[in-house]
Amino acid sequence: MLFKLVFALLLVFCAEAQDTRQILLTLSSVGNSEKGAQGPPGRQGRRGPPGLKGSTGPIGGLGPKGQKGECTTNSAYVDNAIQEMENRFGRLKNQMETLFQTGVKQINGTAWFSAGNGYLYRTLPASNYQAAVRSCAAIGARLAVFAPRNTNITRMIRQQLSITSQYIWIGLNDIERENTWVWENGERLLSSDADWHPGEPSHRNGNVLEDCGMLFHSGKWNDSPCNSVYTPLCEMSVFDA
Ligand SMILES: [Ca+2]
Ligand SMILES: [Ca+2]
Repeated sequence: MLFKLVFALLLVFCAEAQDTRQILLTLSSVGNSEKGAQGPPGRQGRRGPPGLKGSTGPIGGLGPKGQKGECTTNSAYVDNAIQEMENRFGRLKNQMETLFQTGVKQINGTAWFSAGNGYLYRTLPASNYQAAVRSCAAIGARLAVFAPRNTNITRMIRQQLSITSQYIWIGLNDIERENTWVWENGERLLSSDADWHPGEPSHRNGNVLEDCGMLFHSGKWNDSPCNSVYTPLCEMSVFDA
């Protein structure tokens, strides 16, 4: 207010002052210039840091009841499964009966002798040792490794299968290491199982090595050159028949 008064006096005494109306208009404009009109809003500030995690809310209510599911049981599938079980049971029953029975059995049209030791036996056309190994494998069998350990069994096999061959290949050899005899199932020959003919194994015939095992007619064993041609005795577990 004091400022307005001083300013008015200065104007009044000014030599080139306007009239009183002009002075009042000037005073009025000076008084109104103290506070301007409100400016536009400033720019938006940067986003602040995230707030703290809120507390767990209350457990919601039960949802609506779902639709009834479909039963996936397929009667044809069950029938097949039952049939398969019956077939397996039938085979197992046959195998269990054969396990301790002795006698000739027809399997897929071929005569095999069940020796009552859990194995079936048959012979194949004469060949060298390696071919005998392959031909037994080709019919799901193996060159015999259990029958040779029991002369009663080999005697029965000869009789029942009417084997006339003098010499028979068995699954025993020392091809890999001289005088280390190994069965065709990978087992090493135990000295307690050995049943060599007197004087055997002789290891060689002149310059020819004798690395493959065979049976004499007596059932005793001999080592013979592997390229000899004898009758293979094949052996198959009753559970593989
Ligand atoms: Ca040998
Ligand atoms: Ca010999």
